[in-house]
Amino acid sequence: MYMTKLVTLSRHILEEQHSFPAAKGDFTNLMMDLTLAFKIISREVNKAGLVEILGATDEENIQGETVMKLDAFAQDRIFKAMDHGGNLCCMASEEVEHIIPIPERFEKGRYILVFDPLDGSSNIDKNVSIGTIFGVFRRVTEGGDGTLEDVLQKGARQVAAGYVVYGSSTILVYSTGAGVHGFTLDPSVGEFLLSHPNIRIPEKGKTYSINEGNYNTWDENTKKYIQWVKESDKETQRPYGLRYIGSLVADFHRNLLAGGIFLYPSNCKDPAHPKPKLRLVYEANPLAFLVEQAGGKASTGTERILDLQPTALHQRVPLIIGSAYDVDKYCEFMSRAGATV
Ligand code: AHM
Ligand code: MG
Repeated sequence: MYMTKLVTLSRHILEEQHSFPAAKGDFTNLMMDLTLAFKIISREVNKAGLVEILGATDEENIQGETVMKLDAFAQDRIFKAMDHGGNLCCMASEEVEHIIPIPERFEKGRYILVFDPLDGSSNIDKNVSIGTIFGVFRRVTEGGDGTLEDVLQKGARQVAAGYVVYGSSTILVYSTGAGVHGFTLDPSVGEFLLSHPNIRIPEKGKTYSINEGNYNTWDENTKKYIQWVKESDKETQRPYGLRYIGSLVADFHRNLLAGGIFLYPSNCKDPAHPKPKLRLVYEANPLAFLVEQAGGKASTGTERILDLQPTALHQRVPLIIGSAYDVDKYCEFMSRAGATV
């Protein structure tokens, strides 16, 4: 029987470290700590229906949304796995209004972790895939506690990014800038095993992912683009199929493997004040880093996501991400007169 080489995530991270002789090992340790938090979250997500953990808490997060108990659990586990390793100087999360300092008693390190602990909150209690998204930066300030300046770096400066989908199986996809690799969790041995080495997103897809219920809020060029994907044309293999889960990581993961485009354009009901939904620092940027590593693209419709200078921790951006051909095609529509993003 044919059997591929068994490679654990830890082994893979260590091997990547060996290709950087100057590496001190702190990034490797950071990734190992993070992996532990993901395994714990995965376990909890999988038994969510069995314990009284589901249902909203009374608290609202800073986005004004009701925090589900599992969101709070994921936030807590990631913080507790990452606060004492000596590798981070601060963290930032969707669930916390300000940057998260490393407790006084622990050593501060060279890296910053940004994360969305459990994305797809509307799907948590519905047995639909949800996920965690993360990005890692090297600090730009010298020593001591990390600052907002360390967190608000352009996405292009990420040294690593990744996500975990808690789906029919749990898969972790990450990149340190040397390709994109996927690891599936074998829960019986508690190890992430390399299942998707060197992921490349197809140059062009045949599916689009968008919340089409928002049609009346889109700008005219987005409406025209969506019309375009539905028209018949043999050469460009249209019409496209629609796939929309409503969990960014799950929609993104599907398109990463099969090709396609995910779009969350701004709500342009008031064209003078377009309102995007997704967050730049811990949602758009990590996925943009991954998609580019895999040969795809990520844009606001007019600008490359990774080139945006963040100005606020919870800043929102339009996100158009996926196969290069498809993102370019959308941008072509957006370059037409009257575009608003
Ligand atoms: P969340 O961070 O509160 O979970 O919101 C982000 C989610 C994404 O996972 C998903 O792409 C999007 O919101 C879905 O939004 P909508 O329900 O408006 O289609
Ligand atoms: Mg989110």
